[in-house]
Amino acid sequence: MTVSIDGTSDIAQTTFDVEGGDPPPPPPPGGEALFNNKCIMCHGEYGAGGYAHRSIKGARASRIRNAMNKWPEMGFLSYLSDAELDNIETYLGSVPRGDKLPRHGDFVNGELQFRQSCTYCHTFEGTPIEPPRPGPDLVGISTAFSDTWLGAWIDYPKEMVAAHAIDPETLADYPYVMPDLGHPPVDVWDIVDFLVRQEDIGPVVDSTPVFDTDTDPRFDISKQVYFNNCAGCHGLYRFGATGPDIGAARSQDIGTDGLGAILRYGTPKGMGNFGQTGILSDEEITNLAAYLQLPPPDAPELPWEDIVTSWDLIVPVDERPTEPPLRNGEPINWQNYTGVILRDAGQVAIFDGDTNEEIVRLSTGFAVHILRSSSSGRYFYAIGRDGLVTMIDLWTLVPTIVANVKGCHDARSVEASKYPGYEDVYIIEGCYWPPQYVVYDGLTLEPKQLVDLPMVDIDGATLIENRVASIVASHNGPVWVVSLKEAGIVGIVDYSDPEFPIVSEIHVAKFLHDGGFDHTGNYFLVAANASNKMVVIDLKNQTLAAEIVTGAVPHPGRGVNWIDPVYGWVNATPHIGEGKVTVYDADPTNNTNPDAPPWQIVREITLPSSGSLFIKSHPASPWVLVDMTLSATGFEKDICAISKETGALANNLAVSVDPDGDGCFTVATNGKAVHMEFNMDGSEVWVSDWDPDGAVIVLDSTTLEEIRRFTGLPTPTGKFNVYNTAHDIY
Ligand code: DHE
Repeated sequence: MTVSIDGTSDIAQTTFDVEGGDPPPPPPPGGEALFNNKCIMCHGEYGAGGYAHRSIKGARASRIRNAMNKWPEMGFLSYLSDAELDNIETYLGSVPRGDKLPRHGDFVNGELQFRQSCTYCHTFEGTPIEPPRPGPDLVGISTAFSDTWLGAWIDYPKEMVAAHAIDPETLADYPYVMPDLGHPPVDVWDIVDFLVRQEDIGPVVDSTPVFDTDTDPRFDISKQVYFNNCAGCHGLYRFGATGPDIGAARSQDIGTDGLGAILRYGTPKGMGNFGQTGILSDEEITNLAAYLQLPPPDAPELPWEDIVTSWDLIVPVDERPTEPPLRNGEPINWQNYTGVILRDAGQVAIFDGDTNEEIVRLSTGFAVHILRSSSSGRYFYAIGRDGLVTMIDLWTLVPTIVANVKGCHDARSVEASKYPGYEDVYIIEGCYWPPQYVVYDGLTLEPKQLVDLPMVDIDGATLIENRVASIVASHNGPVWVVSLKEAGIVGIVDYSDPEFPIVSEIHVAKFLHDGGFDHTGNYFLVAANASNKMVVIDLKNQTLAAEIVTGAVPHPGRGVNWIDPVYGWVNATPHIGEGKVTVYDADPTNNTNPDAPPWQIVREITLPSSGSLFIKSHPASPWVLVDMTLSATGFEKDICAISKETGALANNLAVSVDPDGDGCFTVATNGKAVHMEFNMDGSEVWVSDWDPDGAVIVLDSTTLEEIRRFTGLPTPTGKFNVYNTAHDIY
């Protein structure tokens, strides 16, 4: 065997010419890679001096080894081999000069930065709260650790963990590893200076809210900011659901600074970083921190008369086409239309998936959320966050709005009646507020019935707020299946009864959110995301079939069905709160595999980040795709591909698609990658680049190479192909 080493570049390239015998041990990584993984945290870029205040440019391997023995805080690196230290020496001999930090930090700026960014997770001699803050109280921290170590930890938490600077047992006490908040090194250094000097001063006293009465004009402004950005996850009355309780009492415990910090930076558990991303201004954040510490205002009712008045029949049924549209005398493949939600524009753009043209953009209500299809697919129903239902006819040459109506102040779901004999006879709109659902005529949206929700939860407690989350139309009878979020109850609404009552209440778990069918359509799987469960409802018997404990805050969208090579039919969910796809057996009627009893977890697939919102596939694609839209650790532009053949993340994608070969790759360029949808034959998958200057990026569903993109789309989010939506293909 001969070995040749080409050390001409920064990273030594090693090649082996194998003539026989055992393969040689792998060479140590190059010096630059080692330095960037193990040393950069304290010694700064190029070793020019970072929090350790010392240039180690040109340092010899022996000096590095001595330092590990001399300085206890470097001791954790003693596992590095001599060969690795030699490589670091080679690298440090070739580096340019970098910038140095000042010797002392600025205490005043350090305090400001600490209050604005650290105080949700940490206190300094503060009172504990329930549930506890994610990080420790920091009093005494600068005695336990050096300033170098603290700076390195704030600036490079991921690298510190990877280099074993912190023992895993200590980390296991906390819900997640502290994220890198992106502070420039000078600010980090100032925070460290503050932590050191505050030891002699005493506890950090929380800032006073900027107003403390609901008569202050900023209260009403903040009420609207809260409604637009927070109510969906935390509830109008702030008792929590997808997000935790942030009522006045708990908000006061978190404190003005802590509220500001979490609103600015979010958390890896799924809270959005509204300040960092510019969604909320500093002023809005400061005002919201005051608003949250006051009791919530009462929310307005929406009586029947107002709903009836809101109804607008724009095109009566007898003025609508009776046949699907033709173009140049040829039938248009309208079932391959895809509606794209343009969230912040309050619009839906409809694309022809055959010609790849945007046909029309229609206004459909404030922060429009989703589209659902009529049973034939001919009509799209859009639901806006303002409760506006918009009915779009796809049989006109240019799709047209034919009716709209508003049955809620706040809503997320709409569904048609689909059981044979009732196709598109009725539509149901589920409200987030008020606690009600409204049934309309399926062709005109004429209001038929308003039904108040039961206001008692599975534990018998009286509710102030009970929101309708997902709704599906059962294939097993003339009923809608409605998820009552705060109650933790799946309600069965009988649309063959002219009063449209809830005829059965299936008590499951809290707080119910999104879900979809298994591959047979006989089961409805819905996330109870505050219980970390997926709940399975048997639709034939209208009973609870199973509860699957999956992981932190499951969020499946409508979920996904595919055939696993070992376990047969499976279904899966990703999570907002942890980087994991949980796969469970979903083949209860044909359960021949003893390794996979129905509704048992069969695989857990680790993703590089938490923050997933959607998972999707199509029978024509070899992949199951999952996003990480709410990632707080830099993966929000990426999606991951799970191979249906192996049940693991893909390791065989083209390098041009997935340079790291780990199955996860960047799709979005301007914003966050969110929600996948396939075209009608499943040959393409469409992914949104969610940004004010957004796009829909179209990938080949087999190679996952980009084949096209539709640009100039404001805030595209969900996408709904007519055929796949009408036929529950996911
Ligand atoms: Fe959604 C589905 C509620 C945030 C995009 N979303 C749903 C459903 C509910 C819901 C109840 C299921 C409807 C059904 O099947 O009948 N969503 C909520 C919220 O309460 C929450 C957490 C906060 C909020 O204020 O709305 C929320 N949702 C979001 C987003 O931030 C997303 C990414 C963009 C947006 O519109 O704000 C978003 N939600 C979607 C999409 C679906 C959805 C694209 C449908 C997925 C599908 O494939 O069917």
